Amino acid sequence: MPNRFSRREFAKLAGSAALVPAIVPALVSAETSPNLHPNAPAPRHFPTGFLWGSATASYQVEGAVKEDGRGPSIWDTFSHTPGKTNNGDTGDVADDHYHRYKEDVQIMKALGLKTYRFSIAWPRIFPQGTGTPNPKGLDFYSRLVDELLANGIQPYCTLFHWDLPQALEDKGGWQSRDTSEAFANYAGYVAQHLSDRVKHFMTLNEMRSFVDIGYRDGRHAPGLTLSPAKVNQVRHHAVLAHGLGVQAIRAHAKAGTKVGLAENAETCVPVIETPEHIAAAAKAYRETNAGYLTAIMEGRYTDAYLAHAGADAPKFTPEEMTAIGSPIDFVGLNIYAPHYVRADDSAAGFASVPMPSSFPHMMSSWLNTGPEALYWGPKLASQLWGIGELYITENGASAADTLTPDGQIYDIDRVMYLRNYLTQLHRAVSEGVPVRGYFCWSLMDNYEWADGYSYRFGIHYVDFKTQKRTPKLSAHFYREVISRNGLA
Ligand code: GBH
Repeated sequence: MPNRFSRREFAKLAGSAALVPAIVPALVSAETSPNLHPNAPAPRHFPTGFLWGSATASYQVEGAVKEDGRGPSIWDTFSHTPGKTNNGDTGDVADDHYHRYKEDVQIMKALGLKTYRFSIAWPRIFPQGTGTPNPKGLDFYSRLVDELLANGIQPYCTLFHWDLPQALEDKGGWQSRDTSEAFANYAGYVAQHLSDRVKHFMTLNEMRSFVDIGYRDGRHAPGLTLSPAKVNQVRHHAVLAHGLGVQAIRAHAKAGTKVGLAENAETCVPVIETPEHIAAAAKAYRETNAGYLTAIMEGRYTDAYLAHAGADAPKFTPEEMTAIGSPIDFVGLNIYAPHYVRADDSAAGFASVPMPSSFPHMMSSWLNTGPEALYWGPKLASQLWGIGELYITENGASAADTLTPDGQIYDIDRVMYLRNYLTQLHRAVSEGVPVRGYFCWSLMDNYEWADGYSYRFGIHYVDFKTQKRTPKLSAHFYREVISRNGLA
């Protein structure tokens, strides 16, 4: 056999059902430890006890939207409105996780996951957003938590991943301060009932996404395109919900419960690693996140944020800002695409560098592949605010996965993405940046919001006709990373 194949020969071999299955076991279980990073000079291990996890969100995986007393959410309404989502896809069935959660915990166990991040559907707990809780809704999450713990997997629970009860939207949704209060009520209730077993709660997932895309751009539920002044007020109500939620969780949870959030802070990356560009990236990190993470970490809006908003600035009280700045135990960062920044002579001291059209990206056109985002994101956040406990609450990629005739999915692009990003995360951790865990988005293909089911982010392939889950090559890769606790 020649040791190099022509393209035609390779294509022939790759299509051969007989040969390909032999390749997979060789990749994942060689007796001599294959180096999972081609250029690694030395073993790249993570600290003992590093929490390897994976993440999902309620509306993206559960289905069962009308079961056990769940009320409608804004995503039911939005996805059922013609023209709003790719192919008109909805989360009505999604991964049917509501019925298959035991099977899904088994795929987590097979991966060796230490932890799993899931979200609770608010309209399952309070179908009308407020008022009388629905015990059957809470019971589902209670059973899920039991199943995770029985399999040695720590639950990390997000309280809001965008599925706002429609009843609250009908009363103004996040435009109304009452929604922030309602969230705190709901958060306290869940913490009271689950904190005997769940030790980590995250208030909101990606305020930046649901505010900007849902209320400004109109491409996500509830599909509004509000004026800047109204968007700023919505944004204020989101950070206020977080702050009031933190207080409610502290008031109702068992002692020792940790509270944080999962935010997609703009990940500012120095365009090249020189002191002046690094300083510019730190300034940019603080200012580009001024309406969200910065407000939460500092308990105030920056002067530049308020000056820029001018007459459109949000209305707020000092008490609200104190609530928003309530101390938290950890920060979760969802990190995907980098935002390159350079030093600049302007008053701000930084400028954004536009993405060249040739910049590599994954299947989602916004998913520019900049692995060093996973170095600079946690590093700049921890330096700016002295955070003692950080998690990467999401990182992952969409890819054009194809099921080959041998039943495998060779998503080598996602493997490359994960390997490169994890290498940069390792760099941060090696320098002492206090990242305690990493959650791969996502455990399995699921409902990618307005992009529907054609954008696959899973490390398990889901056949949405049969609900069969198949580990992709990236799942085999991730299992190896977990079992070695590192990249080599
Ligand atoms: C996360 O968002 C979400 O938390 C998760 O639910 C989602 O499935 C996952 O990532 C993958 O997308 O429409 O061109 O304006 C990631 C951050 C920010 C990515 C908003 C999509 C919209 C791009 N998201 N962005 S565009």
